[in-house]
Amino acid sequence: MSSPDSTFIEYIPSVFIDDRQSEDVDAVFFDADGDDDLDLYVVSGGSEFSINSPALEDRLYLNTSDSRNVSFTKAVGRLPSSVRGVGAVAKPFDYDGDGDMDIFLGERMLPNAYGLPASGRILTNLNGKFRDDTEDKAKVLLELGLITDAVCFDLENDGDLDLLVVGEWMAPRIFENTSSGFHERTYEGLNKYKGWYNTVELYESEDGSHSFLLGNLGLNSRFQATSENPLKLYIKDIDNNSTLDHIFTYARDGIERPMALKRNIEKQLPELKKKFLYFSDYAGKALDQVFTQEQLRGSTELEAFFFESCKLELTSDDYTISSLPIEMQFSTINNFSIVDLNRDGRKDVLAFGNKFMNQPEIGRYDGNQGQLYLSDSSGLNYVKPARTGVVIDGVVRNSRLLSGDRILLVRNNMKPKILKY
Ligand SMILES: [Ca+2]
Ligand SMILES: [Ca+2]
Ligand SMILES: [Ca+2]
Ligand SMILES: [Ca+2]
Repeated sequence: MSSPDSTFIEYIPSVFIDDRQSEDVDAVFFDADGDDDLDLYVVSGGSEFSINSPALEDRLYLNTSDSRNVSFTKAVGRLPSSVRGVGAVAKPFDYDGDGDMDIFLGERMLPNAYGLPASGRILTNLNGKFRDDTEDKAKVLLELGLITDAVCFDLENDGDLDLLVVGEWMAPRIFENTSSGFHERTYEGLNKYKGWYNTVELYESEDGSHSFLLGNLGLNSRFQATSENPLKLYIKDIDNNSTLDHIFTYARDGIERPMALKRNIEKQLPELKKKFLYFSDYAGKALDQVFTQEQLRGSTELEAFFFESCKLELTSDDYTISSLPIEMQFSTINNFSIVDLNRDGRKDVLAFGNKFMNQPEIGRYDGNQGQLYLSDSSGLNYVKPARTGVVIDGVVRNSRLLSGDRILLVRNNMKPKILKY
């Protein structure tokens, strides 16, 4: 909590402790019940919960503070049952223009079924209670993909808020808010930018043109791919043991090969032990030498081939994608903070990231220690840590601008950090 003199005091309401079994992946303050104070919406996520786990339920805490005490009370019966997905992001926005804040919710995945498409949802605010109107107002968001982030913005300056949604194994997708609900606005060739996007932020808007920063895997990974030679993920219960198998492949010269090491692919599919006795029997085998066509038939197939963190400029009928500085490609970018750091009237950028994965095939991305970019007429320019003093260890999951020229960083399994500028 930020106190009037702008120092911080720790405040942990007991209602938060009651919900500590949940893995919180996003949290946002906004006025949900229209009484002019800020309530808190917390998105629950995490890949290890089963489909009916209460830990996956999102939570709304109503602000019940008075002039002396800060307090929050967990709202009962104000959220629809559809908030039980594996969440990624919540964006409050008044999509229907009636003066109260509605919510866009993006799901990261289906419980226990990584790779199968999850949904975006529209929750309409009805006097402080939220109703899931996705079916009626935004069918196009159902089974959209593995959503990681979204931005609400007014695409064509017609006064209503539209959506840009990004995710893993997805190209950026744009949804226009119309009198008959949300409809996808397609852009020729934009589908050629399927990546592993973690984050999107609005950078600038003027005269119907909007620019966004998109944080992607970066170019410092072992994955080199093109639209002709994409990375792919096949998802199917290949050996009929009631768990989904995931076959991750890369391609060279049009020939697809499984990415997984022999011992790892055998964990999912023990049958393969018999087919390939020795490591050398399996190494370098093409996908169609490991699996028959029949085995892969009916798989859900995902692909990605564009891993650069980039800038997207968008108008209502055109777009351009341009590169961000090379330093931005050193690691995966999870979050941007956009703020005028040197107070020269131009928006500067802090980029945070890294990702430590369990699978050795995917690797560890730790090339980002918190990067600062100052903006001038040539674009964004990297400023070396020796000059900025910013050195952040670990994986930064989220960053937020605070009052008093400070930025709060939330890290995986490490203490939060506050930067002052
Ligand atoms: Ca309120
Ligand atoms: Ca509204
Ligand atoms: Ca609009
Ligand atoms: Ca600046």
